[in-house]
Amino acid sequence: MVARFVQNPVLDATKISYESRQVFNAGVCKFKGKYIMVFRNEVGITPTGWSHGENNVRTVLGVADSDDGIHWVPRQTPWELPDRIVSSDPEFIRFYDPRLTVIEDRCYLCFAIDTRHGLRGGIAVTDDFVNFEILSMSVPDDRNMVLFPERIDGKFVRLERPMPVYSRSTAEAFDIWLSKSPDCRYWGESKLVLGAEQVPYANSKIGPAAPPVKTSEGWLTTFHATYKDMERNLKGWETSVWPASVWHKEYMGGLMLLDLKDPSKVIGIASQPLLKATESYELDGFRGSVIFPGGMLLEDNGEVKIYYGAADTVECLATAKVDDLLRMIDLRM
Ligand code: BMA
Repeated sequence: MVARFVQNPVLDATKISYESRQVFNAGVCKFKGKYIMVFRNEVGITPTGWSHGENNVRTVLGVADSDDGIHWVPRQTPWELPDRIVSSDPEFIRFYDPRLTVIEDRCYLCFAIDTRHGLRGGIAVTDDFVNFEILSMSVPDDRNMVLFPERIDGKFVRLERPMPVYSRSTAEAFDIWLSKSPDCRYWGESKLVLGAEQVPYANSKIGPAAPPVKTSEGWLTTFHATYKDMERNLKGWETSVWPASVWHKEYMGGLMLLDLKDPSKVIGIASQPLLKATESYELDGFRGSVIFPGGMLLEDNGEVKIYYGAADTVECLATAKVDDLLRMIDLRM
């Protein structure tokens, strides 16, 4: 029911005219009649993941444009503003994992930002993909934020994934939450949406993926779900340079349906993963077997485009019919 684009990946480092090692975990939207992608671009010579700043290992955001949502033309330079903000404030380390939602003709950008004092989730608004205004940044550790494409009962609504370290039974048992805001700056009315233990194929954290799309049956939205098996060494470049960090975490794409009026209520989820690594570009890369959806667009003809980062290395596309996706929701809650 979910078809991978035959020419996957839709974007990778070889297509980028500035320094680029990995292109993945992109947000995608349709804005003023065109498709726009903001992607995560890792640069530097040593793929050691966490040694940000060493050997020029850095993360920058890139922007790409498309007329059809399939063929992408990356801009000639990275998005300068996030880089400038990071270079001007030593507290900030990097912006990454952008997600895009168009609300009332403005494009909202959710992003993760690593800081010297924890991981924060930010929301900014842009009209031109050159400038943006940061509206809010969470306290640590809370990220994977995505905004619903319209106000509900007059309020902005976001899904998010805080990371409670002391209060959950096992390590990395992180869940999906929802908060509301009158202005996208002040957030509250927070509620738990889905616990990691409710996802049959996850044994570790889950988190929001692409921003939700509206259907007649509810808000349809993806999430990522992690399965950790310390006995299993998944392929990854990291292992060759940093043996201690052998990669064990499989990331799958999941699917859930939320109530239209009260999106903190889960109507159901798909009991099987929406996307699980099977192709070489998903199994092999910086971190193998990682599928990380960041964009989902519902076209007028009922086709859904799902954009996902694969193996933390390339950006891919899969398509499905919205009715088929709704039929996949078989685990009612
Ligand atoms: C998560 C995030 C994602 C990444 C994933 C797999 O914790 O950092 O950006 O894709 O791990 O490495």
